Amino acid sequence: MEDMITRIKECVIEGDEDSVIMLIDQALDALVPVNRIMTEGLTEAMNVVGKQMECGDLFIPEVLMCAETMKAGMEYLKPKMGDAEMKTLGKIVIGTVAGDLHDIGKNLIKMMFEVSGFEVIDIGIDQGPDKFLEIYEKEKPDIIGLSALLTTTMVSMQETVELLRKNEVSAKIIVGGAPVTAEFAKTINADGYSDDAGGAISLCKKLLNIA
Ligand code: B1M
Repeated sequence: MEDMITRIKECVIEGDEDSVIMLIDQALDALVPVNRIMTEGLTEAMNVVGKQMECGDLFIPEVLMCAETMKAGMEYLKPKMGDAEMKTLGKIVIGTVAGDLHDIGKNLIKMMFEVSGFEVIDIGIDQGPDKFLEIYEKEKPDIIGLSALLTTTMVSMQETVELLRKNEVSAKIIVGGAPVTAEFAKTINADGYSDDAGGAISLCKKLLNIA
């Protein structure tokens, strides 16, 4: 089982989109749990890719190939993760803030929310404060989730929370992403912060008083 997960991880690191689905299928046939493929295979691979990028061992086109491979794997796993008939626990609007094009973490969160029984409205990447407010007014979600992966776009995250607060939205606002911290979340007056998908789900359940 460990070996199969390791091969999936390596496949993402190599940016081998053609093989990732085949390897995931093999792992599923061998009854490797979907959440392990997702977290220990796909997500862990991107952590390695991040470190290699940081050291200058990988360049953006290569990182993109890795990201596309991870996305292909995530998309493939998505329908296998849960029961479509699950009761809706709440409605969440999620998006990546203005100036930020990173969406792998946000997509992972989205997927995990969906399989946990939330209705998710994904507004995509590079979304400004006005867009979050507009979608809030249209959809009246229980939660609004903001993702930022760049230090520079944390400013946009702050502006978005400010606009939503100014308009007295009833939704709880949660934030996350690699450079975001619990302290920053508190400073910008968000209702909560999580550093990963599992934590985000627990946080939302807590905020919505779901046992
Ligand atoms: Co970018 N990038 N990138 N990049 N990239 C980072 C973020 C960086 C840390 C790499 C580095 O230098 N070490 C760095 C940011 C430095 C900083 O500001 N602190 C960086 C940079 C600088 C850039 C560019 C500026 C590079 C350039 O052009 N010179 C550029 C910016 C583009 C832009 O957005 N305007 C850029 C571009 C790209 C690619 C397009 C090549 C690609 C993105 C592809 C895509 O998303 N479709 C990319 C990638 C892949 C990365 C790294 C390698 C991986 C990010 C990732 O997907 N991680 C990243 C390095 C790293 O993070 N180690 C890096 C996997 C993902 C599952 O984790 O997104 O952190 P993550 O999400 C986690 C948690 O953060 C959390 O849960 C998720 C699951 O556990 N979380 C939330 C996320 N959102 C949440 C929301 C929540 C709660 C939790 O509630 C709502």
